[in-house]
Amino acid sequence: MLTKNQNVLKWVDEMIALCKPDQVLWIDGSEEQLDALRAEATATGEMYPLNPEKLPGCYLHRTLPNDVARVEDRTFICTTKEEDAGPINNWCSPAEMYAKLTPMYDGVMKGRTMYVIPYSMGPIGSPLAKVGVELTDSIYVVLNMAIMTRMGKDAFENLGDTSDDFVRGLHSKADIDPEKRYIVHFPEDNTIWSINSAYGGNVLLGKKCFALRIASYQGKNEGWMAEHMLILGIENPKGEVKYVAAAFPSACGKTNLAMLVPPEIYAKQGYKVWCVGDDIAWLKPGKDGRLYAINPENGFFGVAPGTNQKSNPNALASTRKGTIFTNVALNLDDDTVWWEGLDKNPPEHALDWTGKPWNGKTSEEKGAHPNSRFTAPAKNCPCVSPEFDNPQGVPISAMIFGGRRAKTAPLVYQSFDWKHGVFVGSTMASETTAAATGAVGVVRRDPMAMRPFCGYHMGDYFGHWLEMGEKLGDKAPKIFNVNWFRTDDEGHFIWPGFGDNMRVLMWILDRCEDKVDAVTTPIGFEPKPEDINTEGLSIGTDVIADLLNVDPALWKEEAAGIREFYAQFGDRLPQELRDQLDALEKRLG
Ligand code: GTP
Ligand code: SPV
Ligand code: MN
Repeated sequence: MLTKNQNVLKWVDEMIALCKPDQVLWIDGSEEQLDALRAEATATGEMYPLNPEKLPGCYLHRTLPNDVARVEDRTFICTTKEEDAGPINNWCSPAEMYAKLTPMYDGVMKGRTMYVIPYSMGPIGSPLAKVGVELTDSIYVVLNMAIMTRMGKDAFENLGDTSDDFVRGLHSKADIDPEKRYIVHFPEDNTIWSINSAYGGNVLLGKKCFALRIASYQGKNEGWMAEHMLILGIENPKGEVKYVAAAFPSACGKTNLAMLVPPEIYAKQGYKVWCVGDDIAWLKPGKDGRLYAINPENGFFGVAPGTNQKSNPNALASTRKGTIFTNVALNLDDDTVWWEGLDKNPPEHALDWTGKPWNGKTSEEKGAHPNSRFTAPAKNCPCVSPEFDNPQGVPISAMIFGGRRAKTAPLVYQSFDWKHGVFVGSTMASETTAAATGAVGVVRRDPMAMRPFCGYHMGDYFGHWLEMGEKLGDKAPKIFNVNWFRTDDEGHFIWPGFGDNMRVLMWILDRCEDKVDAVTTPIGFEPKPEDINTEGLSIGTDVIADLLNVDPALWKEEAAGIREFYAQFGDRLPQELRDQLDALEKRLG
């Protein structure tokens, strides 16, 4: 036992009585304990140790083919009143859900060990950090939580002996039965129950379940924000650093943007980019009235496919030690890993992500699952920010929304003001990706990239954004929208993307500092095409002009789609947003 906190001890006892594990192991975070667990997982085949020279401390893990992504249709927000969960979330009353799940947990850990994982989301001692405890029967979960969070006995420091302010997470693999899989949140009880999955987003309960779903609910009640946002710093040649936070839906480029390598034109002048976070931001007004952000996580749970030396060298470097790979291909010649888009040299003697023999040179099948992931320590990242552990967080100058849109959305535009920015975020749409089960490539509304992660009524969430803007006043970050994914008639991406996205960020920062003019369009302020630097690119200002084009016909359709989307929120949609939509339609004529 690592704490005297009676609330923790009482709850752990109750869950032991329910799950009936053979043993209980409190995770103190020590290397000795983690090493023993690594050895045990290796012995049982749960984890496969990779080449100790080329990938020291790295392991491969495979999940069942029916268990490779988040399951939005089996994810629930259980509030007493149905309307508090809102129209976007699956809802069930807490009483009914506890009654349904309790028998499923009864005795589920017989013959197994229950691991008690104390962890902190956010730097230990930070005023923005929060404590969680996850109970699980999975060593994979323990070893991932060791990378993704500040895990172990120190996490209890923030809690003290009497506080009840910790999130109670209960996870069991059970039989990994997809028919009985539930990812359930009880925001009113600070509680998460997850059962019958072993895939990251469903079982690393500190991540989406706590740091977004429960935390968004807490933030609404406590005056802060939990967002699906990367945080990065851009350092200018004078050594001044400005920070931006950006929300893109799952597998739409947060990890890539967060660690981008500046193009030569900026690098040679001395510009640098620093990564504070790649997936989640907790944001709160600071003493000076500006909005400050911490990354509650301690590692990256990043998409493997497409990650390579050119697209994201910093992410790749982050995965060269102490990393857990999930559902990638195994190169049998040298015990290394491979995924689509890593290089043009797939292994001939390999196992695919399901563990079947696979020849990358001849096979039509994919070696890695499209949602295969790496769990890498943030400290491995060559451009990890010196402010990564700053308990106060970093001040945010700009907030950026974006998604995958083949046509409608231009490369970049700025909202007229905060309220209009909230409208822009609330109407985001993007093509779906492999990060969740279901169809891929279908455009859907994904407000603020939070559709799968908002722990309460989405209309109230928009209201919270508006309130935060009121509170921040003229110190509020400026709000922008970007789209790296416009395609030509053959379906090819027009914008080079990746490191070159910095060219757009530079315009954004210039706007924040009032250094550059803009063009007023019906949807917001746009750059003059020549204000996006194309030096060293194969495309010129004419292509930028195309990428910035706003097609009134498409945008009228878009406005009609927004109206339909908004209708479901009824009178919980803030009037300000209705007004914004009317104003957009008027501007479009
Ligand atoms: P989650 O971890 O699921 O929340 O996703 P993420 O937003 O961090 O996604 P990530 O950065 O891992 O992006 C995944 C996919 O987006 C990969 O297929 C990348 O190749 C692609 N991608 C990222 N940035 C760009 C870009 O600038 N242009 C293009 N065309 N593709 C990009
Ligand atoms: C996402 O899907 O947005 C992720 C991966 O970041 S998961 O942790 O599985 O949610
Ligand atoms: Mn994510």
